[in-house]
Amino acid sequence: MSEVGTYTVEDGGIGVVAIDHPPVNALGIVTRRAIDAGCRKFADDDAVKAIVLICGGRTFIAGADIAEFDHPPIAPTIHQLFDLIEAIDKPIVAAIHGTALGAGLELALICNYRIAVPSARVGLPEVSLGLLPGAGGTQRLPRIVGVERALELMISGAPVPATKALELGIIDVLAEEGGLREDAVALARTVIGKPAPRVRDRQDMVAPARGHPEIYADFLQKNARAFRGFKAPGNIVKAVEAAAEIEDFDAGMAREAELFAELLASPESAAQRYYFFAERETAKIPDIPRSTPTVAIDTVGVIGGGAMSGGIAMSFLDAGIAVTLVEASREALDRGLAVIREKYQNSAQKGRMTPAQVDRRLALITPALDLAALAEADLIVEAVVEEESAKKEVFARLDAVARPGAILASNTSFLDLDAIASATGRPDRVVGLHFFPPANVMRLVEVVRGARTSAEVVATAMALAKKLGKVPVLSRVCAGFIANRIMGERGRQADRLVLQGLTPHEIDRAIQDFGFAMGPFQMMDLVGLDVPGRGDTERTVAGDLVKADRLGQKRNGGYYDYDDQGAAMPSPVAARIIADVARARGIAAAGQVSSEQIVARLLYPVVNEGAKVLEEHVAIRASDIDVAAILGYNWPVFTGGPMFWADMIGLRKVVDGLAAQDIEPAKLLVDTAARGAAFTR
Ligand code: T1G
Repeated sequence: MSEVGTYTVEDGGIGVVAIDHPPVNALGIVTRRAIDAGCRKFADDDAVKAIVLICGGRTFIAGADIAEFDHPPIAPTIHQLFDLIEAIDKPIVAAIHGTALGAGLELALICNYRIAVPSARVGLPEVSLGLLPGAGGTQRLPRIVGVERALELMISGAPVPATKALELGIIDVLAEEGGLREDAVALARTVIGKPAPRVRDRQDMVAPARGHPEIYADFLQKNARAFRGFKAPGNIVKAVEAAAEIEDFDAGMAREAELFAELLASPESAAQRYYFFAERETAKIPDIPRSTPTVAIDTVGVIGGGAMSGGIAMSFLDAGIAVTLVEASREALDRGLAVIREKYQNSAQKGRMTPAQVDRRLALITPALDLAALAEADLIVEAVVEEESAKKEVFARLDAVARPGAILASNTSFLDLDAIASATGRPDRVVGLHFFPPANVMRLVEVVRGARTSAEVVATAMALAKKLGKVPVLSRVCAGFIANRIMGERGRQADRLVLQGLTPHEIDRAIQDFGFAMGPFQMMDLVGLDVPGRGDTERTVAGDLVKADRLGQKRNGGYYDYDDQGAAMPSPVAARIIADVARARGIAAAGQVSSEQIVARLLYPVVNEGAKVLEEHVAIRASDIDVAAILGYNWPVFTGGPMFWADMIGLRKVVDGLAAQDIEPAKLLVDTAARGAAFTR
């Protein structure tokens, strides 16, 4: 017995090493010691003829303990353990349930046989941590599935269902659901005394790729855009190439180790490993314990029927939750339903969904024209026009219609939730659920906690967001909550800089080179310059472009002109408008500004606003702000988000950069910098 391991010998001399180390049997030192002890015990026991490695709880080993990578390795390291296991001259069976991921799958690949229940999934998701499978996965997986398939699996990091893994040869046999241990022991009995296969000895699946460097060049070229800014994909490709080019397995392992070490030391991996935990931290609310009771949400009402409410309705339908969709007119309702149906049918055409799944979702929608249809709903989400009076009117009517325990949620993106709640007699049941468009795709939901929102309602909203497959970030009430508020600074500074003579293209390119998919002006042209709520008090370039009927990509161009294929080009018209506004406002040219200075000019103010969001207690923690920026605005995850990125730069430098722009740094930023401290450590 060890802390987390039990070792029993079943009839026929089958030694079972069973690990139970919640929550996911991560291969941290405690688990490694338990496996090490069990395997040594059975290796030395002549009565034991074969070994089964199995886990309790919800999953087989779900990978290395990610938190350990920030500290020096402790023996037995993963490699020491794996070398021990591979040297045992008795057949070893890995019995898989749940998710065998990363080092978990690599451990299974060290074993001689792999058996899994049909509901299990296996994968090598290290790429999402800025790493590569560093315990032999880059050398063993290609030996099973071939180079091209191995590249796809390691670059996507996506888990593979056991039935598919069986097809690919990653696992050898499927067990009965609920009968994994019995079936694994039975399998072990059948292989006693037989030569135990080792993945490392196989060449048949990698030999065909040997001497074909074009495989890797083509793969990198095809994915260049997706890999931009990330280090791990390139090293994964090199490691897989080594699996094909270097016949000697141990030499291939040495190459993998080199490439892994490079990634482990990279700032990108530090950022992505930080983000892994940051995304899971958002659900933890200091004054609302995990044990807080939540309300069952079985039926939902969605009001609005516009672009947002269709996506919101789909988020619930995708989670199997019935939706009553209420619109003000039959025409609007029919249009909303048609958009939802069309999106699902497109998914089915692309093979992302079966027709049966589409039908199941559509069967969960109840269209209605009257709020009275929401009388029994457990939760009602309002997504009408972004005007306080309109929302208050809807909430007052809902208060009269909805059953007493129902939760009333607003999808408002920046209005005062407390003002909306004041239109009801149940402010404790009012919460914000701020989805990001397209709501059925974007994973961020800002859960807005009003002054009087009850703990039960907050806990319910946070749990519901996770049930929808979203990442909830809790926000207090303020204009723009977290993501829109802090990223609004990027837009404001971009507007300032373009009036100082830089072109939209220079600014966008610097921001894209930093890692954003697109820059602020490309984004404004895409979203449309006539966005409601952009009502600026003073004369702006966007305002003048709209007056010139230039609404962006959708009409006549905006900051850019667009050719027939939609390619953006510098716009002489926009340049003239920019110069006119700058002249009218007496704004002097800034002269030469480097890409690095552009990034500082646009993104230090985002960090500064994040510090204000923290000091105002709008956000609970700095890492929540990073999650909101990454999921809401595609802030490049390999920088960790604005707050982590600022820590890596050094807060003193950020304070100085803001001062150079005559921007008043937030008190918390100045104090934290003065203490030589950081936001996220
Ligand atoms: N290390 C440490 N903690 C982990 C962990 C891990 N690998 N996986 C999960 N946790 C914690 C998580 O922080 C949370 O903690 C709790 O477990 C539940 O997680 C050498 C280099 C397995 C699919 O990348 O994908 O092996 O918040 O909320 O939604 O080649 O966890 O409760 O305190 O996500 O049911 C590779 C990462 C590692 C898998 C379960 N493995 N984990 O999802 O629960 S690197 C991974 C997941 C590696 C080797 C390489 C998911 C899950 P808390 P959860 P879930």
